[in-house]
Amino acid sequence: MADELVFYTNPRSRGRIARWMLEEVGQPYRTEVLDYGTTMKEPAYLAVNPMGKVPALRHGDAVVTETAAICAYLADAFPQAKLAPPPGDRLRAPYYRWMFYAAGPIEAAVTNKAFGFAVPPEREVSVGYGNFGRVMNTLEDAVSHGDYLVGNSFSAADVYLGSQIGFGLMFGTFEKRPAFERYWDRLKARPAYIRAGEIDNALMPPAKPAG
Ligand SMILES: N[C@@H](CCC(=O)N[C@@H](CS)C(=O)NCC(=O)O)C(=O)O
Repeated sequence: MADELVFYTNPRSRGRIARWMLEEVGQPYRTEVLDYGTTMKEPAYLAVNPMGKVPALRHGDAVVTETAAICAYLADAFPQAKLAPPPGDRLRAPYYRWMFYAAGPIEAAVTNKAFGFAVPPEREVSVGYGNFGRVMNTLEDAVSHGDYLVGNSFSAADVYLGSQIGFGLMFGTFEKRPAFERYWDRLKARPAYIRAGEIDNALMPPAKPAG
């Protein structure tokens, strides 16, 4: 089937973001679960993503990796889902802006902080995200102007950037600012988000008994 969507993931990964996007799009897709350290690093999967990381998506003979790119690709491939402003629309400006901001500065700032990498203040001028506090302030402003990031409509930018806020609030890597909590409360009530979570939760390995 030329246009089959195949979703490569692990339920304990950023693949949860891509699945949420797939559920928003509403097209049928087949899931292949890869395991850390084993099938993720085998030749069959390295042919899909040489990074040996999930998620990845195959659409017919096209492959897209990188969670933000998967969300953007799906929004454009299935415009009937109305998850991105159409190409040429001025709203494409904030759409690109927040998508790239989430994949670059936010991801780097949050990961570096979580793993204890501190940027010396005199080097902030050369580091793409400057400093963590400025990223948080910029983000707080972005989610405070309306219900969604782009115009008045929910978009793939909310799936991707919103997921970073959701994970950040859950794992304590984000400051619990009321604006983040209000924004995330709105997003996490979406039926597609709930459905995606249920599918991934059902794929989680059973918890090992204590002792
Ligand atoms: N930049 C990639 C990061 C993907 C990534 O790091 N995935 C992790 C799980 S969240 C992974 O597959 N790790 C397996 C490994 O590196 O062996 C994206 O945004 O999709």
